[in-house]
Amino acid sequence: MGRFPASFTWGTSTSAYQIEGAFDEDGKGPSIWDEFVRRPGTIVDGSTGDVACDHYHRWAQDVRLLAELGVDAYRFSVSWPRVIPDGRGQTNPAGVGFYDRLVDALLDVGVEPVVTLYHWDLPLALAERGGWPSRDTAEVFARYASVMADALGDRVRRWITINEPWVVAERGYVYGDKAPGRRNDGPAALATAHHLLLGHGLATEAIAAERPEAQVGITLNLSPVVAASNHPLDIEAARRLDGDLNRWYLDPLYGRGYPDDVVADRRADRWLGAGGLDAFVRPHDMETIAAPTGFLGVNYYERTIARDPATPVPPEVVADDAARTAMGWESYPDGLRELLGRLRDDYGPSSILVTENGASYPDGPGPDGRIHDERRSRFIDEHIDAVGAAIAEGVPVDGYFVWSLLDNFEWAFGYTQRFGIVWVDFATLERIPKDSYVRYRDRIAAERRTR
Ligand code: IFM
Repeated sequence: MGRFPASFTWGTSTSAYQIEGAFDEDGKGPSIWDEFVRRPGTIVDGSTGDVACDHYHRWAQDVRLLAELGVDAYRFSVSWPRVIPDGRGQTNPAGVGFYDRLVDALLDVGVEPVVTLYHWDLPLALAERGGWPSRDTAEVFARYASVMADALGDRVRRWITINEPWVVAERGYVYGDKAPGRRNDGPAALATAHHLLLGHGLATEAIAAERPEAQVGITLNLSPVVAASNHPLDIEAARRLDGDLNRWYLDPLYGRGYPDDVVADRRADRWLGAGGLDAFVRPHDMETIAAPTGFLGVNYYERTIARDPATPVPPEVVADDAARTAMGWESYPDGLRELLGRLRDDYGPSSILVTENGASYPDGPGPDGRIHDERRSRFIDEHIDAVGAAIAEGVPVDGYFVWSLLDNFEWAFGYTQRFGIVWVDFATLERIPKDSYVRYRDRIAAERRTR
């Protein structure tokens, strides 16, 4: 207690495709997710985000839930094809109007809107012109950022350009379990990653041009990587994984360019051809990407244990018996403290927001009608403790956002994974705050009292 400064932001997060529904209402254009979910076999329960939590119609109720939770801020994303249906042409006033009303309603109850511009729902028309592997997408993204800064920037102070570029690039173009669902296309993944970072830099400039007072950041999914043992093969596996997941994004954002060792890895595995980075990096790109930002957004869920399959020794770091969430992810709060300390030591961001942290557990209403999700409450408490410990160690963490306010559409897992602190009955769309909602509310209040 007492470790969180008075200015600390307590929040909760969602994203457009995961909660809004209304996939084709009021002039919204299709996104790559509207198309992807319709391909047989892509979503485990065969579901779509067509309705999701119906937040597009029930937003006023959701704002009340936020007000009663007592958070300082709510992080949501704007659906690009809702506001610019083909991504690059005419703005759709009804789409902008939705976010305009949401922002006003949040401010009316004293909740700061923190806006993410890209949480994976690329306008389908842009995908048809090449999508993120094409440089043009970064340029039109900056235009979209400028439209939103013009529309909401008189009331929105903090903006997140891109959510989790690693996921967009590698899950979208290598693993193929997320839209656009391409597999084993390393070169497209690398071009995508670069254009996302470039889009972030260009959007940062575009927002600053509209609203010089705005604070702009990017959100990365980061994970501390530990070698499973001291065996050189495991240590090498850890270097590679850390390079792929963490340094490939952090190094260029903090002015160091792409890390040489990972460039060498990428040449070896043929994600980069003979021309190397020149395939997509143009003069001044790296300066654009490294433009100073207001904060770094960090999404943390678990640590990564790196083990080379050929290692002959038993692992010293074992996660198999660890507490695991329904996603199979290890609950490891100290990893968040370690990660935050490493960011301070290696990159020195002026401000960090933990923009997502949370857990999927299936607990539903019991005989008393309430949801006793003790494991989630504990998960959140322990991770808040880890943030407090990092602050005590001098890391400039300025906010913590629980993922997620609502149970929602968990991408390829459909509605089978529940991350919400509010239960959503997907048949009736009724919302019921879980015990973790009450615990988070009480924790925020308690932390405020000790300031
Ligand atoms: O639901 C996702 C979110 O969209 C991005 N970060 C991770 C969450 C849980 O998988």
